[in-house]
Amino acid sequence: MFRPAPRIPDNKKYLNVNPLQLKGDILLLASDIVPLLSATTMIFSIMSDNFQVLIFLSLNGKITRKQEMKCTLPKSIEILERTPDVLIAMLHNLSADWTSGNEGGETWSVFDIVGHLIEGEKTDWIPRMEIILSDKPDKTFEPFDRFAQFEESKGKSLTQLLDEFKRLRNRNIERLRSKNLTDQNSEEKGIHPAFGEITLSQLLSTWTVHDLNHIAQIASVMAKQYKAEVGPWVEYLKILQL
Ligand code: NI
Repeated sequence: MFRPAPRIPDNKKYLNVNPLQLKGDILLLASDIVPLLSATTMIFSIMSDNFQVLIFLSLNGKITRKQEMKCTLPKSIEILERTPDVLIAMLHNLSADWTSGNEGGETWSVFDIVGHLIEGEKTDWIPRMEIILSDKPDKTFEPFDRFAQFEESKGKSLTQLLDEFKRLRNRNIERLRSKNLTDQNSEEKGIHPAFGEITLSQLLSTWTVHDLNHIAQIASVMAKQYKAEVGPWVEYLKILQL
């Protein structure tokens, strides 16, 4: 069956009057469907439960790849140097209910995540940069222990961890600046124990994105402490679906 779609502003009204009958062999979705691609996976599971075949045709909703930045040292440092203050502003003096709860099971709390960032400062980014820039014949990195923080953070307060992270990060940025890295250095390589060859530029951009990743994770763990409290709005809060 072919059902011409109404224009976008009328979609909701139209669907309220003519609810979709979710049953059939083939569902063909065409035209302005790009927002569906970034929707929660729920929509896909509903469709796959009710149709044999699902076809997406993006006719006029062009998916264009956004122009991305090239990694440069000053731009990476812009993020790296402010992360400790971002975390201090976000977390200092919060009730433990926000910072010690996790998402269940083996997932990490805010406290665990800050401990993990400290381990990164001690054993990951700068030591690996130094291996890349060294004259060593074997530039294989030591594997990073993703669970070291559980021992290292024991008995400390979150305030202590935040202070320690800030002190280590400041020291590491000084070490990074002191290398006076050139464009040529950024293509120098090391060996990651799992991925193989990686460049210094990839390591530095990963360090930067790793900060943003864990800031997002911290927001997500905190948001989930109120998951049951938001009632029906849970549907609209993407952070609670992650
Ligand atoms: Ni991490």
